[in-house]
Amino acid sequence: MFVFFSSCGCCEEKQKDLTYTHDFESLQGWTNHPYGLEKGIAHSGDFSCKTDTLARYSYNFQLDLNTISKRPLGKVSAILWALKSNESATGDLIIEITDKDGKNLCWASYPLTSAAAGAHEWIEIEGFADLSKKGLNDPANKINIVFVNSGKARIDVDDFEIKFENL
Ligand SMILES: [Ca+2]
Repeated sequence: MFVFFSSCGCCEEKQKDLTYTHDFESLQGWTNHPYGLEKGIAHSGDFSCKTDTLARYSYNFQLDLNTISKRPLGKVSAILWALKSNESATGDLIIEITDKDGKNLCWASYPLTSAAAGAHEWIEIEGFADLSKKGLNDPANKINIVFVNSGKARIDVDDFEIKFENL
């Protein structure tokens, strides 16, 4: 979702808020892959995204960096909320950058830790990537952000918030 706001100078170019959020509340009826859309278990509203051994990947965020901003990007941070179905559940928030040909340039994983959180408790996971180094912020590059369930137990995820910052 884009939010526009005016900058303080009357002649300056308007700046775009580089934040993308998803709460899974408006997907019903709009996706050909409804398996992961779960009603009745949610961090917000009524819906979340279910991951398990049949569908390990959540709905993902994927865009060309050029689409996100015409100015060079410096950083991306991502937050999501996850609910483990039991203590043994494992999974990771993944931030991946690829070039225009699909070659992997950056792959960072942020695990769903068990620290201070048992089953049936929503846990916040946060990850980030420095896009200012090694040409990661080339406008032709693509970013992919997704939650991957790596275990045998179900994990529901909700309320993705992805923020980009310009250099
Ligand atoms: Ca929700």
